[in-house]
Amino acid sequence: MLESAKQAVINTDGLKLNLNTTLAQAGDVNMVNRWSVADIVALFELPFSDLIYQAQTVHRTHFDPNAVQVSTLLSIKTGGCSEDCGYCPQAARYHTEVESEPLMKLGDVLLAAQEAKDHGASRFCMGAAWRGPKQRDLEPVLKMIAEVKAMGLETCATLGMLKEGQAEQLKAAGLDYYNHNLDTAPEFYGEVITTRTYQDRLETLDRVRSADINVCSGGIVGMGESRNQRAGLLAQLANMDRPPESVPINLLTQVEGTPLHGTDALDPMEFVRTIAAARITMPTSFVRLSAGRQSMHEGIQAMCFLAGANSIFYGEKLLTTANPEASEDKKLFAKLGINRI
Ligand code: SAM
Ligand code: DTB
Ligand code: SF4
Repeated sequence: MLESAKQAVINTDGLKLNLNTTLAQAGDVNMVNRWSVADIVALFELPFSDLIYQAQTVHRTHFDPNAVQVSTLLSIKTGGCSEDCGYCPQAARYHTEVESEPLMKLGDVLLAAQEAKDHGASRFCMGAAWRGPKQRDLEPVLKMIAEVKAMGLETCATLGMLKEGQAEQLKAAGLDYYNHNLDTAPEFYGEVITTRTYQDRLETLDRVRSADINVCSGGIVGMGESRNQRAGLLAQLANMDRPPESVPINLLTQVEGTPLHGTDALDPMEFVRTIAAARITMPTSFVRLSAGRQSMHEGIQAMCFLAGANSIFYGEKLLTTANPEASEDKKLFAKLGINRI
């Protein structure tokens, strides 16, 4: 691993990349602060081809470059959320077209999971618009997790902040992944969310890690943050004792009625650069090209795969907003010679 990382740097001679940092990242998973924000900004500033070359080299060292993992999402409890996340159509305080719905029935969730499996998804991710689950909310979700797992699917849940003991219950039910995003850099966070802190999020991630559940954590770009702040988000993730196994990079899906609606759109190349920087800084994590594909030309999606994205959400809906049709994704994968895993 060390040799190939070194190779990447040697082959792209003249880059501002810090050789020691790259080698530390590749070789020592216990080292803290493997990546400074400045190191990551230097990646963003590389000429595009050099950045992609570097990302491809790292990607090919750790993964089959033509395999993409596919997860299907289901909103098991929609809308009416108490939080104030400025991007989210499910927050009760914003006037969006999302209608609140109670927790779905077990049978309906299992039908959706079976459909996802039939379409070729390997993981089923259940999302709830909660600040966090109350114990009475958690019980039925534990049942859903156990039954979805019994169908032979990997399980993922995103239910908000976890209290002590809840991650262990999720693990016992058969949960493989817990998604909880840092969303953005600590410095920008307060501009987007005020009802929970960055520290709250880190504590939930610690609980997930301690319960031996795989961590899925990433963020959203295109919220008006600076390049430094995009790099700052990646630094937070990459410098964790163990970086997340799965890193969703969402492009803000702008929804009318939310405070972030009307934010200047992010340049698509900057989005691709973010994916490449995530790949380089977290070489063994799955990097998921998440929300935002519906508005993304297939050429940009192809560049994201080239930059090291190797996971997507699959199926026509994310939680409340649209995602490309599965049939469109099948065509795109066929065009690019990508195999689903
Ligand atoms: N309520 C739980 C929570 O916030 O942790 C779980 C569901 S929440 C919708 C999961 C994640 O979806 C958020 O952390 C955010 O990163 C992402 N998300 C929500 N709305 C989005 C949007 N409009 N565009 C992109 N990503 C979004
Ligand atoms: C993640 O990082 N993105 C997904 C999933 N984790 C839960 C959610 C995207 C939500 C997009 C807006 C919506 O559909 O409501
Ligand atoms: Fe609620 Fe999650 Fe939306 Fe925030 S992101 S408002 S916590 S559903």
